Amino acid sequence: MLYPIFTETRGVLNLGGIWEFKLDDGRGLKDKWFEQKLTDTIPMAVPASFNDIGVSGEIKNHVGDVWYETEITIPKVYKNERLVLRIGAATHKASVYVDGVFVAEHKGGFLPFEVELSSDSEKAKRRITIVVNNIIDDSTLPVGVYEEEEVEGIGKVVRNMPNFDFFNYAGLQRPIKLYTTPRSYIKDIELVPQVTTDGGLLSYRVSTVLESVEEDYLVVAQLIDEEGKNVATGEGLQGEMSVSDLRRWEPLNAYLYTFKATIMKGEQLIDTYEEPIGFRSVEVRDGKFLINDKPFYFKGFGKHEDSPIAGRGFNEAVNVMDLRLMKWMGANSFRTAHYPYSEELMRLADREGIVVIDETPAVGVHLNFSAASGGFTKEDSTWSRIKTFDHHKDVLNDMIARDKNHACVVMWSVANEAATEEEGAYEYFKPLVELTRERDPQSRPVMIVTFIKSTPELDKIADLIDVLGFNRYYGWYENSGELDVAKVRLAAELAAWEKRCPGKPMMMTEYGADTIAGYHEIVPTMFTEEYQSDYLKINHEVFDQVPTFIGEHVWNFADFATSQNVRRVNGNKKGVFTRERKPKNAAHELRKRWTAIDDFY
Ligand code: BDP
Repeated sequence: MLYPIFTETRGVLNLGGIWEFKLDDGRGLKDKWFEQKLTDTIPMAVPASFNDIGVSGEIKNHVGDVWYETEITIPKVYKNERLVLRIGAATHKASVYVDGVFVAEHKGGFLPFEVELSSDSEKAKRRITIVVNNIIDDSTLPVGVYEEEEVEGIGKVVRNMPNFDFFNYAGLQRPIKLYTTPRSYIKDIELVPQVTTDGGLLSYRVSTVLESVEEDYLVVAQLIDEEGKNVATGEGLQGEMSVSDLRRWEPLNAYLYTFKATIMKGEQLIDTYEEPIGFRSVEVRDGKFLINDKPFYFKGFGKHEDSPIAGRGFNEAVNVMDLRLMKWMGANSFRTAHYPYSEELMRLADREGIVVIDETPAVGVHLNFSAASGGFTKEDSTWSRIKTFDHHKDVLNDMIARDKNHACVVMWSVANEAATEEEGAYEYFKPLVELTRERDPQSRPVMIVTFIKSTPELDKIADLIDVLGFNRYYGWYENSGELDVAKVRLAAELAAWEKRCPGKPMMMTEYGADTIAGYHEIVPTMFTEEYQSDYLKINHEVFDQVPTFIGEHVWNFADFATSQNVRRVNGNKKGVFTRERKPKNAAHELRKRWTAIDDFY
């Protein structure tokens, strides 16, 4: 799926701005609100999460449908073009109507979808209505629990509890665009760059949709360097281009070529599209994670798309600052915990040379454990009860379709903290890991991130994956306040993993301690800045002893919003930065460590 850009043959209109907004009282679809202009609306920013900016508990905690509406005018210059409405993300389900007519629906809140609009109509003005539903249950990703209760004196109380530890922000959270292509157009581009001993080789595949017979058209491919020089040319829908004097894409030292595909009909330019591409190799070999044939050490974070006011809403200023802060610290990578991030951020990471582990929204896929409450039940039957499998396949397909060409993506994470210790996990994940490998043209490594109960004795999925990803909180949830004991326990667990999976690279995908900025104690005590720094230090002392250890991602980059529960004091405070991006002491300590560790070892 191609990201909408301007080219000589394509236009893009950003539909961001103020839309009409309204909560559904349960009658919206029944009463066909889409047929008329919405009434009794409030203004709503798009893109943004609606929750915080509505300034009412009713809006913040609404469960169910919300309605968005805007009117657009299609410029005359686009009259004969193919018009596509593209929604960057609608969390978690959406139905789209144009002038009251249903045109599309989509499930999954963190990936784009699009629909072609008819452009033959004389009507320049169109009314776009999008109904967005935020309910999460055992068939959605992420997973939640939906509950209704009759409470005396109140009536029906509806609860929609996340089975994960971040606020269930929703709405039209990413850019919405209207873009044009010619009637014959480039539909997709698949690129496989290879780094060879004396240069680079790019395999490409262009898919097109053509109005008349194929023979009339010629697809021309060009590879252009950063100075705008054409360095290789090809013809046809697929082929290979070799590049001499190759500039590689390196972590923190990105170099991006532009792959330009053009459809010609004789001398006539039909369509053209430009895709950035970085040349780098990725491979897991001999207990190491190799980028460009050199062992890479991941230094960085599990993140969230989260900031004050906009919630999970796309925020370009925050994205730029976050990657700058990461560079300031000597970090080189992050994981898109716990859902695919915006395409704009992925493009920025390509350009900044930040390495990304790309994760699906499969979080909370554990019916006997909730990261939100920390609670366990004794049952052991997630895999016979959960209904996420088909949707999990869809999000994997769509995530890879969207992100396959990104140089920054070096690994796929199929899920976070699923019930990988329960019977049935292997059977659930085997086809998903196979699908990931089959769909990724660049054959990147695959991981499934596990939690504390997925011990070396119980874990069912380690054999399926290339890299072991651990979320472990020794010294926080385990051995709280006892950093000396925590250190011994962590070392023992890692040693047991080395035994179970000899030679398999492992990394810490989450480790962290809740820390209230400004809390201090002479004796490091939980929730103080001193404790967070010491907690990280003992973890690092253990990591540094394990030969197959390939990286450390602290949980979390910044404090973030969660739902209300007894474990969270106005959100998760494991950030190394506050939610406003002010450093805690740990940021300075990590900076010292990371600037002293090379990206390659
Ligand atoms: C893990 C989850 C993450 C949580 C974190 C925590 O992967 O989403 O925020 O722990 O408890 O369970 O802080």
